[in-house]
Amino acid sequence: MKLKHGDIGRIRKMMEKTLDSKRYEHTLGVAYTASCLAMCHNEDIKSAELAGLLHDCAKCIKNSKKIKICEKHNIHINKIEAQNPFLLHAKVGSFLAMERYGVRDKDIVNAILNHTTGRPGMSRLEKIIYIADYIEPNRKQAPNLEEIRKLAFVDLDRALLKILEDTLSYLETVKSDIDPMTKKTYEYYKEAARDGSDKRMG
Ligand code: DGI
Ligand code: FE
Ligand code: FE
Repeated sequence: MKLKHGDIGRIRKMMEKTLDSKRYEHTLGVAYTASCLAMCHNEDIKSAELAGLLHDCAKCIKNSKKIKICEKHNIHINKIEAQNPFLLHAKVGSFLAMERYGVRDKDIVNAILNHTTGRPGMSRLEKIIYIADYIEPNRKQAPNLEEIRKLAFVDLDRALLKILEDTLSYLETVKSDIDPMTKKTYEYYKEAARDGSDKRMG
C-alpha cells in the first residue's frame, strides 16, 4: 500500500478508531496546527497534515506491546527508553506509519520518529511537527505557551529552542530521566542560536 495525500480522510478515520478520544482531539489539533505552520513557513501543507495525523499513532498501544514490536522488528531500545517505554511511541509510530499506514515519504517518517526528543539538524517538517505537538489548541499546561505560540509563526528555530529549554527544565523538576537525544537537540539549537546572533553582530 502506498499512501498519497488524498488518503488523508482515510487515515483520519483510522486514527479515530485506534486512539482514545482525548488523544484523537490532540491529534486533530496537531494536524491543523502543523498545516497552518506549513502555510506560514513554506512547507508542504498536506505533508504537515499527514505527519500531524500520524505522529501519535502508537500512543495508545500498551508499553509491553510497544516493547514487543521493537524486539520483533529489531528497533533499538536505549536505556532511557527501557525505563520510560512511553518514549517508544515515536519509534514505533514511525515504523507503523511505514508498515501499517503506507507512508513512503522519509521526511514524514522522520517527523514522526523525532517528534518527542527532536534531533540535531531537523528538517523544516520535523520542526513543524515537534512545535505543533507542543502548541496545538488543546494544550494548556506548559509555561510560556502564549509566547511560544506567537513565536512559532515568526521563527521556527527560536520556538524550538524555547520548547526544548522548557521541556528540559520540566523534566529536571519532576526528576524524569532525560534521553540523551533531548539534551543533544537542545545543545545543538542553543549553539545554532548563538552562531546566528554572532553572525548578526558582525
Ligand atoms: O505524545 P505527546 O504527549 O503528545 O507529546 P510527546 O511525544 O512530545 O511527549 C511529551 C512528553 O515527553 C513530555 O511530557 C516531555 C516528555 N519528554 C520529552 N523528552 C523526554 C521526555 N521524557 C523523558 N522522560 N525524557 C526525555 O528525554
Ligand atoms: Fe507523542
Ligand atoms: Fe502528540
